[in-house]
Amino acid sequence: PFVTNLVNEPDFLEGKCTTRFIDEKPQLFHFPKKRDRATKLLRFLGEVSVNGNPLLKGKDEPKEVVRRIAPVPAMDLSKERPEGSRDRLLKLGPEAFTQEILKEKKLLVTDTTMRDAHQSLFATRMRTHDMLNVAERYSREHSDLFSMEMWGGATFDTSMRFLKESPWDRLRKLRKACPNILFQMLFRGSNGVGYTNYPDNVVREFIQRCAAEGMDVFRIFDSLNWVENMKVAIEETLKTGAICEATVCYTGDILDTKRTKYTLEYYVKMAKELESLGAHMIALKDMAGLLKPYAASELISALKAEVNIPIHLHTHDTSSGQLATLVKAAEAGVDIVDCAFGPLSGLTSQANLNTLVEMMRYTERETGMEYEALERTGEYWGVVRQYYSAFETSQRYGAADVYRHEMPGGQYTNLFQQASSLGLAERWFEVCDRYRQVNETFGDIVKVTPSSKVVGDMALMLVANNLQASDLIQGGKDVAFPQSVVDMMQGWLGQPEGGFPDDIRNKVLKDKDYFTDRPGLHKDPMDLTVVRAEVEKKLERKITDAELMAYVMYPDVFVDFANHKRIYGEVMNIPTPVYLYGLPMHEEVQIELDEGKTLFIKLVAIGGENQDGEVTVYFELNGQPRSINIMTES
Ligand code: 3PY
Ligand code: ZN
Repeated sequence: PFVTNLVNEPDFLEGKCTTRFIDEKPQLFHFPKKRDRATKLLRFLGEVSVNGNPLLKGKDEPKEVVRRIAPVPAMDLSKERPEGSRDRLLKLGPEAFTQEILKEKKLLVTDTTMRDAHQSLFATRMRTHDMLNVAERYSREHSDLFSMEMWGGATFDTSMRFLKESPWDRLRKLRKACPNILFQMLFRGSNGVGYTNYPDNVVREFIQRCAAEGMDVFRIFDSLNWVENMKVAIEETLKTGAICEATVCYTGDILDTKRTKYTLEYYVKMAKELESLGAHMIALKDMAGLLKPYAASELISALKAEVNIPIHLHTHDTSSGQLATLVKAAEAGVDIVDCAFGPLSGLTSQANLNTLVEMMRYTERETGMEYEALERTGEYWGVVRQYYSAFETSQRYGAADVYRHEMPGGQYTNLFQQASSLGLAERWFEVCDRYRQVNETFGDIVKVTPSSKVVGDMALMLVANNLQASDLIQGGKDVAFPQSVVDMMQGWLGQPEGGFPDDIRNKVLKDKDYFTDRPGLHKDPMDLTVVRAEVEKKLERKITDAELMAYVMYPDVFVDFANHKRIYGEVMNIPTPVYLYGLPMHEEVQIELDEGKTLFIKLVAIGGENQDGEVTVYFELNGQPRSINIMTES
């Protein structure tokens, strides 16, 4: 077992072994008992079978639970793994690699299925299991992708909070299964992968950890497009050997001459500033899907003329018009575009990858991707999506009102969930309308995590209290502003273009102070040694550097997750229908404990409740009878 622990130790794999390696890694001497791990899993499965998965509390059960195993299409494993974008990055380094992209005629494509697509369609609930099953296939059949966006954004939080799995394990496992394609993450600048500003040293440590764990492309943005707030993250990424993709967030409409804040000149100026900071590429991040086709023509042409690094376009199909935007962008010379596999595309997600590839075929900018392979992978994703139907919104069609409310696709389903939990699902159209009003009141700001969450919090509060945004400033009503609004007005998210309007800021802050310089300057460095000792005391065990970073980003969520793991073991490998809906009666299910060790589990019976409120759940584990007592939740 020591050797098993050693060869799975991340620092060991990275070759970072000092003479103190063994002393610093007490976890190498933890030898889990197999039976122990199986018992923990049975406890989890018993809980889900008796009490349901807490993730589904308050949700309508789907009419039919889809239990079909998503079929991974056959692959020829005897052939060598083709060279992919990551191989070329490792060979050339980020500067030469990105300069080479500029010479490429093909339209390059990033697949967002494993991150933004499910964040935008079903509240970031996709589990690692469903990604990992198809990761090897990506490396063999889709090595012509520019990158896979599979991490960052909301995934870091939700994987621990809801799915009870480690985001770091997701990254490591996918990295191992798919070593040849670039992995891309979304990074919220000084807000890391959280909703608030972190001290500079935390931002730096986090980036270094991600790079060490195998991240290749950092898409770094600021939620108010404030470059000042992106500098630390950009500078640190440039030290890692990974690609620094600095981001311009798009809002408004450059074609509307009445809107004078976010103009073509504004975007080009920002892109040039990011280029001058040493960024390897520019992302144009249209998080709400507001970039219309003819606006894309103008903006991409201008960026290509003024900037000497590749341009990577990201958009959401909320209006249902974004394939037209991508085609116009391709015509104007965009280097890379983001899409999602057909079954996870459209609506608030990205535009359809399979369709874009076909639309570009036989043109100057055809992608070179092969139809069959894409279709077969699409079929896999089609089954996976069905597992998560409980988390989808009732949105069934594209809608032009996104041009009015300007809500990011990645926020849409999450805000809808928040609204539902407040009993406001029926009033969703009002939420969208107040969202628009709040944006105007805040001075027309860029809305993307976390600034979009602030606007969302305010909008929900208005709807819940039957108020209009105009009531916030006029009228004598004393409104209790959400804390996120107070924090933003104080300066904790940085400064929007043109600053916040005085009237709303005064109303929110009353006599509280605010600042307009960089929030990072108002935070002392975090003493990570002290924090580590604090977590280790709480958990009564040593933690890894990666776990420390998870704690720093989400202290309570991480501790809850670590406790869940102590009680229920590693739930990541449970097939999704079983994870969500429990074991089917009398059917054997295989669950991998770790590589090469599989458990065969059958649910045999669930007994009646005794006077203490407990039921006994009877299983067969590898052919042997086992039972677990579970307390019912009344
Ligand atoms: C995120 O930060 O999670 C986003 O998806 C922003 O678009
Ligand atoms: Zn997005």
